[in-house]
Order: sequence, then C-alpha cells, then structure tokens
Amino acid sequence: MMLTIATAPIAGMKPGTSGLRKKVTEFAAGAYLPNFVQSVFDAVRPADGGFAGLTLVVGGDGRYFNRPAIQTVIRMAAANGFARVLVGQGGILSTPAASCVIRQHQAFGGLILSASHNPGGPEGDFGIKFNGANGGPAPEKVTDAIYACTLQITAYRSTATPDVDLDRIASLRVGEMAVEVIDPVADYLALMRKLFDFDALKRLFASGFRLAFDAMHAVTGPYAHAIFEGELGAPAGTVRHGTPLPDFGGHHPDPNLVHAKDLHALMMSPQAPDLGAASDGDGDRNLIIGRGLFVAPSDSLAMLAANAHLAPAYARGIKGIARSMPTSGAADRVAQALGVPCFETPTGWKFFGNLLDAGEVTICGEESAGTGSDHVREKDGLWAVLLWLSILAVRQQSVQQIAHDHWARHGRNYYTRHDYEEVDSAAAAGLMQAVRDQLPALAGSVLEGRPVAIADDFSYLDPIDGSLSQHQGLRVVFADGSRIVYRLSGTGTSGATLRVYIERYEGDASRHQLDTQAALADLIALADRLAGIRQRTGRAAPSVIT
Ligand code: VG1
Ligand code: CO
Repeated sequence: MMLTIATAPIAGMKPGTSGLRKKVTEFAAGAYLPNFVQSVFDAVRPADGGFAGLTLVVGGDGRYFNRPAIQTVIRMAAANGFARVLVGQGGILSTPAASCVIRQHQAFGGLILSASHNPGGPEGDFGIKFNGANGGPAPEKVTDAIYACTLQITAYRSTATPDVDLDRIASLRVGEMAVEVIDPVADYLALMRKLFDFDALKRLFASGFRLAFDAMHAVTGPYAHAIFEGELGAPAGTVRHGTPLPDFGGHHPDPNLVHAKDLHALMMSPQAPDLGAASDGDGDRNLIIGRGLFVAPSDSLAMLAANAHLAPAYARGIKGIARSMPTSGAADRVAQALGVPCFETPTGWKFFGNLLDAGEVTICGEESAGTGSDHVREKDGLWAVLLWLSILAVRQQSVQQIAHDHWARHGRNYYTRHDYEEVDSAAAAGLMQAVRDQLPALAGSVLEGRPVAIADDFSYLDPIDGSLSQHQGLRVVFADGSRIVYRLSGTGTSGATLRVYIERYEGDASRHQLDTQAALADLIALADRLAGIRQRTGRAAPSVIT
C-alpha cells in the first residue's frame, strides 16, 4: 500500500507572499505537486513521533485542479503518518474557514489550495500553502525551510489507495488514517454567530436594508448563501455569482474596480442597494462599496477599527491595530484616537500572526482589501462584511455618512494603488534598482520642493520573535507624511507586477475632494518621474487603479 517514489528537486519552488503559486500546467506536470507537499511535510515534521496522532486540514477554493490535488494530499498525508485529515465537502474550504477549522479542531496545521485572486481554469493558476496550528500562514522561517527541502528532495511518500468520495459528509479511512469529510461552512458559521449579533442583523434585513454580495463564482458562494440569505433572512438574489466554478465563470476573482466593475456600476446607479460587497477567490479579501461611494480598503480598515466596539466581540475595545507598510496611515490616526498601538508590518498576512498570537493587536488590514481580527489567523472577507453590517445596523446611517463623519473627525488619507501587470521582468527589476540607487541621496533632501523624511528599502524587525525581514518595498516618505512606495508583487505568475502606492493626508475637511486620482495627481506624476515608470515599462497607464 505504502509507496516511496523517487524524485528529484524542481527549481523555483520558493513560496511567495501567499504560498507557492504557479500555472496549473506546471503544478499538474510530473511530480511537481507531490514534490512540494513532501517538502512541506519534511520541513514541518515534529522531531519526535512524526505526525502520529496529528490532524491535517485540507481544502481549497474550488478552482480547476482542486479535486485531484486534494486526493494527492490525502494519499500523501496517510503515507506520511498523519492520524486524521479533515477535508471540506467538495474539497471546499475558504482560507478564513480553513484557519477556523484548524483552530477549532486543534489540528497540527492545514494545506490550503488556492491561488486567491489569480485566474483559474486549465490555463490559469493554482497555489498551495501551509498554515500552522495557530491557523495562520507559515512564517518566513518555515517557508524558507520548505524551500530548502524542495532543493534536496529525493523521494516522496504516497499510498496506492483509490480516491475518496469528497461529496458526502462521512468518516472514511485511507490506510491507517481517518478522513473526515466535513461541512465547510458549519464551524465558520458558528464562529460568526459568536462574534456578531445575528438578531440585530436579521432586524436590519427585515427593515428593508439591501445588500448586493458578489461571490465572483469563487469560494464564498456557499458561505454567503448560508449566512446572508439563510441565517440573516436577506432576500434571494442578495448573493450574486454564488456557485463556485472551476474557472470562476471565466472571470478574475479579484474584487477590484476592474474585475468587480458591474457591482461598482450598480452601486453608483440610482438602483443601488445600501451596501455592495465582493470577495476574492479564496474568500479572504473584501471589497466594500456604499451607495455612491467606493470605500478604499485602507479607509475600510480604519473605519472598521474605529467602530468595532459596536459588535459584541469587540464591545470591550480593541488592543491594537496592525497594517502592512503600503497600507495608508488612516488606521494609525484611529489607533492614536483610541490610545492603542499601531504596528507597521511587511505585505502579507503571515506578518500579523505573531502580533495576534501575542495579544498585541485585535484588528489587522492591508490596502489590498484584506481585513481581519484575532478570531482567526487569516484575513476574512465575510467577517469584514458582517462587521460593516453590524456598524450600519447600530448607527442607522449610510456608508457615505459614516465615511464623511470619519474624515471630518480623523482627516482623510487620500490613497491609490497603481498596478502594472505582466511587465517584462527585467524591466521591472531595472526600475526597482534605479529607484533603490536614488534612495541614499533622497533621504533628508528636498525633492521638487518636498522635504524627504525617509527614503529606504523597508525592513521589519518582528517585535515578538526578533526575526528580520528585508527588502519589503521602496518608500519615499515626505515630511508632511505623503508617501510613494514601489513594490514588486509576490503573487503574480506571468512576468512581473509593479505596484505603486501613493498617499497624501488632508486634515481640513473643508478641502476634501471626491476624486482621489485628482487629489493625488501631483504625487502620481512625481512617482513616474522618479522611477521612469512609463518609459521603463512601456506602459502609458496602469493595468489596474484602486
Ligand atoms: C497581494 C497583496 C497582499 C496580499 C497578497 C495575498 O500580494 O498585495 O496584500 O497579502 O496578495 O493575498 P502581492 O505580493 O501580489 O502584492 V491573497 O488574497 O492572494 O491570499
Ligand atoms: Co485571497
């Protein structure tokens, strides 16, 4: 039954921001997937006793290759000595639900199969990442160890057992190992019921409040149907594109203004419901749009933090906030007003784990539309929607009123991210190097009339475990707090994706403008002059503006 199959290292298996992401064609070829899974097991295997007695959680976002990959993982988990696998029915587990299941069932960890917002289908992308016992993405020292194993691997272990039936909730066996096919929604729903006042939310919908939630044919469909339309009594049709499809219906499950443009158009129209929201492929991100107002993710983080006490789970206040470096400083102002600390980490949820585990922060967020709290160790798209609904239910105001109130009180951090996708890799590297070369001279200088306070390549010293993460983005911070940040994406799979983040603070509410791009026009132009973006990328405009 047990097989040990000889293999050889495969190049380029370094997990990035969110696990290993590659084309399906690469993942499905030869021993690519088994090599990576065995490398994960080798890197995390406890020195004494191996995986005996331990549970592994497995699930994914339902994209193409999810099912065969799960069968491979189950066979390999059995051959590597795990006692039990918990797998979501149909192979489905959203990223936050997987985090919840790992914690709830005291699992050793989990393998989450997803390439998040990247396109799916046979020509699309696939991904896999390991989350530890706290339910969070493996920290860098673990992903480095996994990578080291991929360079040394000589064999992987599997079993010669048939596929398990993923479609029926049941307790099965594969060799010596127990396999439990679980309801992917149940544990997550139970947790949400504890955090939020579902009766108040039911009353909100009963009063005629309307939500449009776009699941983008990705993993949140079953969760959103069960929670919004099932538990909370929102009318049928509240959830759009609610059936997970292997190719996401041919769309890109990235909840931004390009890929969720229909939702945006609806929210700007006279027929707009009270709240528009969308989630990404694996359900960890969220897009929030009020009637007539897109809420920038950095603002959403700040507004959620400022109002979190209106939901039962946070009624006693929050301990602190953490945001990724490129995320705007709006959350810092809320933290200051609340008298709690605000931490600035590199991009990627794995950097929040230690702060959450240590109880230093309650709410975390990223400019890329990821927000979450200490309830799990992943960002959580539906949680953010439920927290927004809770705030709207208590305050009985529109999203616009809440946003304008917030800006009047805390000032406004104008913020935009410009993405240049599938840029030639060498050109992108050249651009970054050209900016990096200018940093020493920029620090402390005056650039086109603007005094520069900081010009550096961001590095982060984890205050909990003392680990140092370097090269996390090039930033030019001006004396008035305005910023330009350049970063290369760690999640793209074709060429390079350049992200340029631009921010300016306006404290005077009477001078607030509605058009963010206009409010930032000077800095946008300066960002181009400084890095030669148009010239080096050959692009006249960004692929995506958020
Ligand atoms: C992007 C986002 C980052 C996020 C990461 C994973 O990374 O910018 O904030 O944590 O995706 O999110 P990058 O390296 O492409 O900028 V997800 O929803 O793909 O798990
Ligand atoms: Co995601």
